[in-house]
Amino acid sequence: MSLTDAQKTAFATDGFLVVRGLITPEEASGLVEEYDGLASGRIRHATWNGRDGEAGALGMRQIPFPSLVLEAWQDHAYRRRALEAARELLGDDLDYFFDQLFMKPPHCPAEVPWHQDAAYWGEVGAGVTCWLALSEVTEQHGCMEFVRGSHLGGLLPHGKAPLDDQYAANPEMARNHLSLEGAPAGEVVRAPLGPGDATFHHYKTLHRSRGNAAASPRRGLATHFTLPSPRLARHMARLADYARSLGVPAPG
Ligand SMILES: O=C(O)CCC(=O)C(=O)O
Repeated sequence: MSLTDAQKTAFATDGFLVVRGLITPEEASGLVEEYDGLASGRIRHATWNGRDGEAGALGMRQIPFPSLVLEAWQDHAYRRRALEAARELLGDDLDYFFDQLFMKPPHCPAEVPWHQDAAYWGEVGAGVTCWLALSEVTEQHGCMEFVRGSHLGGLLPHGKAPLDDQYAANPEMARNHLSLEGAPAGEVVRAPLGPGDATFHHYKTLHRSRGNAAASPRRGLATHFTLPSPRLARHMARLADYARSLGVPAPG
C-alpha cells in the first residue's frame, strides 16, 4: 500500500486518516450489488447471535461478517490494501479481526453514537478499523466523524447507548450498543468520502455518525484489525465454528 511518512504521522497524531482511492470507484461499485444483496436479505448473511442488525423502523442495517459469506471479498483488493495500510499504521503483526457493513438507506435518521471501539473489543492490545465507502458518503449522508487526538487518552467511560427507538425491532441490538458517557472534548472532524475512499481509525479514537438525510443510500464497509491476543484467538475459533454452521469456509 505504501502510506507516506506524512500519512503515518497524521494517524499517530490525530488517531484517524483519510485515504483517498484505497480502491478505484469502479472497484467500489463492483462490490455494490453484493453489498445491497446482503443489506436487503437477498443474499443470506451472517447474524449477530442469531439476530440480524436491522435498526427497526429507522432502517439502518448493521450486518456482521460480510466476507464470511462472500468469500471472494477475503482476497479482494480492498481487503489486501486495508490490511497493508493497517500494518503500516500500527505494526506488522496486525491481523484480520472481523468485518461488518453499516448501511443507512435514504432518509434514515439512525445514528451511531460517540464511542471508542476499544470499549467493545476488550483486551486486544491495539487495533485499527478501515471504513470503506462503496458509494458517495457526504456529510449529508452521515459520514464518519472523529475527535482529533482522542486515541491518546485512555478508555473513556461508556454506557448503554440510548438506541431503543433505533432498534425497536431488535432489542438485543439496542442493549449491545455502547456510547460515550457525556459529550466528547476536542475538535470534531467530519470525513466525507467518495466511492473507494476509506478512513482508518485507531481503536481508541472517538467516532460517530449521524443519520442519512440524503436521497441515496450510505454504504459503508468496516474491516477491523487487531494485534494477536488470546481474545483474537478465541474470536477466530468462534468465527470458524460459525462458518462451519453456515456451511462456508472458515476465514483464513
Ligand atoms: O458506520 C458507522 O456509522 C459507524 C462505524 C463504526 O462505528 C466503526 O466502523 O467502528
